[in-house]
This record gives sequence, C-alpha cells and structure tokens, in this order.
Amino acid sequence: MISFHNPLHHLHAPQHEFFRGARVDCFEKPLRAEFVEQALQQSGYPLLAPDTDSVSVLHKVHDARYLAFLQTAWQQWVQLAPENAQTQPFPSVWPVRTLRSDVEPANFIAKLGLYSMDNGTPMAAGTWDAAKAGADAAASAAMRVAQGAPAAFCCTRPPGHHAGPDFMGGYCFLNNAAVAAQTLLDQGAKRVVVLDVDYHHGNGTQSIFYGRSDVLFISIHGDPLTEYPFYLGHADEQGEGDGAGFNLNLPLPAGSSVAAWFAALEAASSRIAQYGADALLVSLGLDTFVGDPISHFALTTDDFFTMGQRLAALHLPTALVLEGGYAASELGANAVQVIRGFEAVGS
Ligand code: OKP
Ligand code: ZN
Repeated sequence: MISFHNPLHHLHAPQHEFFRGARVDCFEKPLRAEFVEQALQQSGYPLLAPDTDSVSVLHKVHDARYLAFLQTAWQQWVQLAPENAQTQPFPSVWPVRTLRSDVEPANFIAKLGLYSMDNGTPMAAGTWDAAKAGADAAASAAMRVAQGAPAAFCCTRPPGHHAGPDFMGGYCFLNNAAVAAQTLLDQGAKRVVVLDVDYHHGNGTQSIFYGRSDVLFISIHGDPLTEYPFYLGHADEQGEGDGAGFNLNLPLPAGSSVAAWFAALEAASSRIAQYGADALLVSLGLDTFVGDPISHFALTTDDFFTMGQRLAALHLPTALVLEGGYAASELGANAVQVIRGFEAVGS
C-alpha cells in the first residue's frame, strides 16, 4: 500500500499536558509516528513525502479566522514575552453558552480559549509547520486514491479528528481526515464516507460535515457519557439540513468487548453499502488497542488485521489517515496489521 508520512511531525513536540490538575508528559508524542514509520519501512512500505499542498482544501474545511490564528499563534505567544518560548500556552477561559464568539479578543489567552475546546491541546514552536505538513500528507494520500490507487495510508501526527471548523482540541489542530475527504470530492468523487474508528468520537469531522450529504460520517467510539470528547458523539446525532441522515454514531460503553466492536463495524458497513459511496476515508485511530493507556476497548494486534480485512471488503477506493493510539511501542505493529489485512483481501 502506498504510504505517506509527515516529515515535519517532530516539530510538534510539546512537553506536558494536564491530568487531574497535575502536569504529566504528553501522550501524543513524536515517538508514536517514529514507531509507525519504522514498522512501515521494515515491512517494505517506503515512506513518501507529501506532494500536494492542502492550503485551498484547508480553507474549505476550516474558517479563515481560525487558520490565521493558528498559523501565527506561537509568534503571538512569544511576542508577549521572549521567555514564553520556553513554555507552552494553555487557555484558561472559553466562550461557553451566552458569551460571544464573533469578536476575536486582543488578549492572546482569550484568543486561545476562543479557538480551543479544551486545555489538553498544547502547542509548541513548530506546531503549525507540523500540522500543515500533516494535512499535506493526508491530501497527498487522497490524491493517489483519486488517481486510481486502490488504497493509500498516511502516517501523521498530530491527529486531526477533534479539530472543528474553527477550533483545536484533543491534541488536534487541522482536521486531516476532513482535508482528505474534501480532496476526494474536489477530485471528482460525489459521495465520500468518513469512517472514524478511533476510540474517541471524531467530533471535529462530524461538525465539519454535519450539514452535508456528500460526506457520510460514521464513528465507532467510547460512549461520550464517560469518554472524551464528552459533549458530542451520541446516537441521536444524525445530521441536519441537507446532511440529515448522513451522520451515524455508534457509541459503545467503555470496556466493550472485541465482539461488540466488530458488530458495530458490521452496522457501519451496512450503512456504507446502502450509501453508494465513491470512496472511503478511514480515520484510523489505533487507541482501540487493549494496551492503550488512555482508552478502554480491547482489540489485539491480530484484531487489527481483521479490521483491515473488513475495511477492504467494503470494496471502495480507500485512504487511511492515522489518528490516535498511545501505546507507542505497539503502534507500528498495529498499523502494519491493518494494512496487511487490507491487502489480504482481493479487490
Ligand atoms: C485524541 B485522539 C488523558 C487526557 C485525554 C483527550 C484525549 C484526546 C484523544 N489524560 N485528553 O482521539 O486519540
Ligand atoms: Zn483517540
């Protein structure tokens, strides 16, 4: 399978996040992508550098105001005080219900809160460059599929599926999956499925496409009653306006069995078959793994092979974009198993 990587991912390397009020080391760290890159290369999948500029597509899935902020955020932070270069900014105030989001404040931390859904998405000096190169890599994989490749994989970080039209969150800045899906549409697909198999609901992707019927968004994830992102991902969210009926959430309780997970994938597959898609984009979070430190499903490395087989059995041109997965040392093997399973099914 054609595989792209993000050659600039290491420029996004924040040191810590918060857990119950304490600073802890970031779970979303460069080592994750390094393990996947190493496993791909050792398994005979050369890593291609991005060859598509995502800038025009980024403006179709994100607001200009948000993109402008993100691109200059680190400079703004360091301009406040030079010593800020040694520390990470965190938001501390958010425009929740009844407060205004239309006026961008001048205060940097207030801006950061306006464009963030949580305080768990630390940025660093190279965050924009890394995130942009990741979006380019996702667009590149989608381009290959649009040009006739049966499938392409994109190894990137930071992940993207929590990033909405105008906000970051959940370690995500630019929505790589939305960029790839929109690229497939721009290249001629009429109907694209985004299937999000990350442990966490892809709230950003859902929001970007919620009013549209040209993208069917389906997500299998930990029940948001107890799992991040908490405020979206319920089964009754089915789309609105033109998008009514084109959003399918399949939440499962934390601790659900492998059998329950594959039953949800069967339900997703039925809906996909009914939709009549031209292409499939998989938001490939690997944090459904039994050993994941922040998630609570139970898939084994062998189950990822089965997942790949089931995805290939949908018989659609398919782009796969890496999302989460925090058992870093096992991430490479798990990613390769999805690819091998996919390739084991003849098209
Ligand atoms: C991103 B992706 C754990 C905090 C968890 C949010 C999780 C974001 C997951 N101490 N914070 O969907 O894998
Ligand atoms: Zn996740």
